[in-house]
Amino acid sequence: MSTLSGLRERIHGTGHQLLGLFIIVPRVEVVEAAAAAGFDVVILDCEHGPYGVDVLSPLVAAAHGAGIYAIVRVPGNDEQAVGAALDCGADGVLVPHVGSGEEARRVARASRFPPDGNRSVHPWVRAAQYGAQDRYVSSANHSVAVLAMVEGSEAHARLDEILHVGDLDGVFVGPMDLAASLGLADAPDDPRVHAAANDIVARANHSGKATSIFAPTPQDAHTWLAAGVRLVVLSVDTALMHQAFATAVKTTLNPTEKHV
Ligand code: 3PY
Ligand code: MG
Repeated sequence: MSTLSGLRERIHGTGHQLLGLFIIVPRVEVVEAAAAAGFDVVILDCEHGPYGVDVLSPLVAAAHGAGIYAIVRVPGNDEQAVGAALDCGADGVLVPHVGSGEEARRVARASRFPPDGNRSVHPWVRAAQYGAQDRYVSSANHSVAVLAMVEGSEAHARLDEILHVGDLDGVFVGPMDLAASLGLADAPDDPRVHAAANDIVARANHSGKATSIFAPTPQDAHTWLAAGVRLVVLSVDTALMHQAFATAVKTTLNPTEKHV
């Protein structure tokens, strides 16, 4: 069980910004290595990672044991998936491809128990310390962070509707899908993608919602932190592993060349 302060408060606060990592490889060792490296949050990726709710609990426990937050990216905008991820003790949920105010309302309602939403109550799950936690329902409603991914041109066009959903804590920009929706799937660095991402971040910051974004490189991550984004998710475990593997091989075979 987590001894961290609630992610909801943390993400809205003015304290230090959070640096996250997407987890595709569902192993305790990967989560602990991310924490040991200094990441503040892992995003357990049930949209693109090859795993489901049945392996989440040990990964969440590993994150909390190492003193960092765990957010679950659920496979889609599905009430049952949101509730099940939170029942495992996740600090927050990230819901992909939220395209309208109505869809964002559905995300927020699925993440909060009544009267704030329609999350189904089961007071004996891991998140409730199997029945040991006092005031579990109100404390979960108070602490769970709910983030909707804005990652398409339709969602961008309807951003104001999404930003008006009261119980939604923040929006998360997905530049890869944003690029794809602009017909630029193979060119995510195109200035039109950056312009769209900048516009979403600026308007979300202005609205008082917490902002978060995926940054494929440390340089991008640095830029978004400087722009005041509250949660910057720098890369993916598999990408960083591949880069480290490739550098190790190249350095071994060509020790005199300079490698990044
Ligand atoms: C995107 O950039 O579309 C993402 O979902 C990041 O993983
Ligand atoms: Mg995406």
